[in-house]
Amino acid sequence: MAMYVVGHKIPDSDSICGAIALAYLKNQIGEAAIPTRLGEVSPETQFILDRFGFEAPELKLSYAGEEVYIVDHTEKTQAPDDIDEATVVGVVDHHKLGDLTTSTPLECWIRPVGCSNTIIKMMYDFYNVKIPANIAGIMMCAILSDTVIFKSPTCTTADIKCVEALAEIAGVEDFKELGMDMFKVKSAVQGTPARDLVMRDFKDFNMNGNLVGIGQLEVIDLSVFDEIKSELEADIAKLKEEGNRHSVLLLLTDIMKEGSEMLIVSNDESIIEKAYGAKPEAGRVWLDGVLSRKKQVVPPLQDAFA
Ligand SMILES: [Mn+2]
Repeated sequence: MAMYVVGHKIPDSDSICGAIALAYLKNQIGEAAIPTRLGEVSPETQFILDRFGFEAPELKLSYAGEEVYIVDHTEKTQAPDDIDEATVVGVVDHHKLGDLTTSTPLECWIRPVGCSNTIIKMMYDFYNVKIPANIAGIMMCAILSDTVIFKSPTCTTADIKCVEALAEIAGVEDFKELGMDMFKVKSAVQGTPARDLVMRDFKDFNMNGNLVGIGQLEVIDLSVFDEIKSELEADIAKLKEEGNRHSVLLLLTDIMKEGSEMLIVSNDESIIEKAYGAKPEAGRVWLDGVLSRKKQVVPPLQDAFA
């Protein structure tokens, strides 16, 4: 029986490229594996797949009775809906430990690095499996995406070394330029419906019993949002009501200025000031130096809810 290798809901490049790279590795070491995905691929991920000649993994939402290897999270809210009826055989992740549990022993590759694909590279090295050039390319792009071309505080020396090694294998000379091309694709938000933008990189978190949704859009210049910001605000207000959430936050991240404007709808806006020490005005606040949801946005908010 083949295992399925799958990332989180609303998959990002790390989830998609990681599923492809890890499934390839598993097949090389005699463990049959099929990469899958839990949602549509983003324009950024499509750009990466096209650049290196891959099709998106198969869309598969139900895993009851199957073996599953989880990539890029350990959270129930981000896992397949029927994950309790599947057997989780392994996880590879670089986030805080979530609430997924298993009934059988599992393989666990969790490291505090900038990207799951950095850990998958460590797995290739561990098993002494050669990485094909096109797989090296998508792994490299996932790391450049997750680390915001090394600017994110989540980026480690291991991530930088990994990108350099993968660029060599992939035959990419200027990986920073390719990274910027990727972020240019990400910055093309005009003409996209507000809901699609809000959901493009959206995660729900359980914070001390409160459901909090946090979306993030990373762009090269925040002026791309000037004409659509009020639409985005109206949409996150709707999303909060639809999901019976305590709060919905949308981070508009400027990767050049290295900070984020947070748009806020909340049952209790004071929690934002408590978490970040900055007072929102009219549901908006600028958070200087904040690029990383997992490292700079989620932990202070968890603490504020505790
Ligand atoms: Mn990731």
